[in-house]
Amino acid sequence: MSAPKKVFGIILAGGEGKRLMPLTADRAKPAVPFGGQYRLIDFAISNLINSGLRQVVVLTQYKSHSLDRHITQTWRMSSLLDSYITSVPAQQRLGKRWFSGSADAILQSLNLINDERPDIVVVIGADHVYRMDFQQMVDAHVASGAAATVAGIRQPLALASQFGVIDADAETGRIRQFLEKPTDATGLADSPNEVLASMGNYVFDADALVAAVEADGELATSGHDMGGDIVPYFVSRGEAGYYDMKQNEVPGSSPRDRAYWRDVGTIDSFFDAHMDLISTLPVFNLYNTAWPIRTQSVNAPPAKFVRDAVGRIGNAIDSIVSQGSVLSGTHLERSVVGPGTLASGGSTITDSVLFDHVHVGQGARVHRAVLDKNVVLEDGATVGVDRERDIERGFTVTESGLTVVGKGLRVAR
Ligand code: ADQ
Repeated sequence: MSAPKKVFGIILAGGEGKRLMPLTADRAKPAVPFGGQYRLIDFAISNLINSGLRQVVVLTQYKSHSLDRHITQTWRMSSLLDSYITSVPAQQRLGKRWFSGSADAILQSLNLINDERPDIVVVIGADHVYRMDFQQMVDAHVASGAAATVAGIRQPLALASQFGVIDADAETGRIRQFLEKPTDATGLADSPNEVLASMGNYVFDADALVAAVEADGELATSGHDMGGDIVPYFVSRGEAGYYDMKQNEVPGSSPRDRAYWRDVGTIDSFFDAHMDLISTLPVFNLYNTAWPIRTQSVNAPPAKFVRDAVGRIGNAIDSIVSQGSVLSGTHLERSVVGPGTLASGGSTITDSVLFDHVHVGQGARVHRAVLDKNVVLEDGATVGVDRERDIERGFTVTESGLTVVGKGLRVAR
């Protein structure tokens, strides 16, 4: 048997997340709160750590402060054991310029790979909700002899233009063709309404990755993008394999959530992924302790549900409520509430996502809304009830009718 491979992890976390505005007005997309107490990046990091990786860097650049703070406070590991998760901001090592794309982010960070001298580099995105055992993908990559392996999952044909689409050769295990965000994709032979989409997760032989990003850096015509340029480079050389996510068996997961993978790139998909958490039989099970999704522990008292001064009942149904929250005479239904939220008597909150430290005044009403951190609803205020009024007040309203109130805004009656 050959010696175990040394595996190094890179998380790409420098994207702007424009389609999640205003939630990304003040923070990088991977730092956007999710599921009450998590940040989006906790899924990527938990997956790598649960897969046994112990040396992981997170490449950041856009509004990275809260992301950086979260990683430092939550995910510090042991220098004694040579294990670390470090966020590395753009450092302008190759001239006075920011990362011009995800492949350029790696090119500008090659010192990190050179310092560790790994055999294998796992490169993944930072903004998806899913469970995946990357060790299984690394094993498949090594067994296949490919220089690069792209993780693929079946997605509806209608969404093909959001993804890299893999034309897979089942006989050789290689990718015949890879199209980044095609507008004219065709469906799979055995399932015409689906494509095999790239998950934006890759395994590379370290030397091959270094050679590829260096060659790409010389090309003036390149977009310096992993999906747009680096994967096609390996495909053109016949060196790109694919790994079908349906092979991945994560401990403790049910068949129901095994295939779960959500790109939460838009407000609507972000909201839908929250609703997946709170269904009675969760489509994505946060309570799978065999493959824990970890985050910063909140140093706050337990959530509390009480009657208010005039006896109105505070309760929650089909909801997640985080620590430090007090629902006093409030009715909460089909909602996810972050830490430290205070809601007062006679208020109702339905089909909504609240980040941390939101204050909901007496008799206020929230419906189909996302409220960012520190939003205050004055007594009697409403959000998500009158779409026109929400637009007039400058809130973002999505096509499906969700209202988003940005960080720290005060909503009057
Ligand atoms: P996108 O998500 O659209 O498609 P991109 O915007 O490059 O691609 O983001 C990929 C990851 O890289 C994200 O985690 C992002 O934060 C990060 N990133 C983007 N620009 C960066 C930069 N300059 N520096 C550092 N990090 C950066 C990708 C693939 C598709 C695949 C989808 C799956 O290109 O082929 O189908 O992911 O969602």
